[in-house]
Amino acid sequence: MSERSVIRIAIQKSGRLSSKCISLLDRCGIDFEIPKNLLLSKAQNYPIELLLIRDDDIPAYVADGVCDMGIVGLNELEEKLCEKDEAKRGQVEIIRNLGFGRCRLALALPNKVSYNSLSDFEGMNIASSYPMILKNYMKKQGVNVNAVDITGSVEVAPAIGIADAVCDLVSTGATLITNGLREVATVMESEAVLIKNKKMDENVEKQLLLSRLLDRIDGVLKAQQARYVMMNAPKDAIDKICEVLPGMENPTIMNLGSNAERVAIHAVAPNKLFWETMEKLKELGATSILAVPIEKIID
Ligand code: PRT
Ligand code: ZN
Repeated sequence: MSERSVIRIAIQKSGRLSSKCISLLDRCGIDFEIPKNLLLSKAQNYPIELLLIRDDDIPAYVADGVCDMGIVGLNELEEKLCEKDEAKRGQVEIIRNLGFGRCRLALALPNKVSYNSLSDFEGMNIASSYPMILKNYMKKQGVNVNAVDITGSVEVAPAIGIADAVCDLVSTGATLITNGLREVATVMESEAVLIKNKKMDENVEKQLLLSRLLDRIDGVLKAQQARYVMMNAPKDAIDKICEVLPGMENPTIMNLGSNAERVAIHAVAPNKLFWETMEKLKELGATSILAVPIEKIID
């Protein structure tokens, strides 16, 4: 493979997504050393280099082809590419939702202000770090607002009199509550996404590297949800047990020594296993129910 066939991936240098990105690559078996003051780090065992930058810059770096790929919040991608011309925006494709960094961009009002519908925002000044998304959303809803572009501490804007309302990222909702605000509408749901510059497809070597990397990422994402489930159960309950664990493919059924009535069932349950499901299995006569995390899955 030639020297140039290296995939360059942009990730957040330090912030909410950084450690999750590194952990994802680590679980994909890709080893990095991240020296403190360096922006670029080469993987030791895969032709990947990481560019560590602010999340605000990731969409443009990928759109411009400075990086082949990136991991960024969907909120940041939408906001930054709103400002870009159509051709640049068209260069970027979301290839995976990664399931971390989940949050929502929400509209919130001071507690004392009443709320009935979105039209209550008509004519308001709304503080946000996502003015483009806000404006586009409100325009589609037919409501005229003035987006006040603020970076950082958006939630204090109404209290200090620079806005009537806020449009900010929310995960637990604690920040809004602490600042006397209440969430009234969701503008968008967001999570970290893996993006690529479509030009990558023109380079066969990069395409192959990406396809191998995606297999690994898919393996990690699937394994994250899945559990290896083991239990002993009455033979005549096998069908009902399979119904309780939807998506469980081809369970392994083994005889249990001298007990002709009962069997051991082992299977991969692809979805999260809730306590309620474990309780239902118990009601069906299952005993010694074990649910074990899985590290990787390759189909
Ligand atoms: O320095 P750099 O520019 O790279 O980082 P940043 O400060 O712009 O971003 P950072 O690290 O705060 O967030 C990176 C990404 O994480 C965001 O773009 C989102 O996609 C995602 N994310 C997930 C969040 C949150 N949850 C979140 N809760 N980003 C920010 N918040 C903030 C929010 O702005 C508010 O101040 O957390 C506060 C609300 O949290 P709760 O739990 O009180 O509701
Ligand atoms: Zn940022």
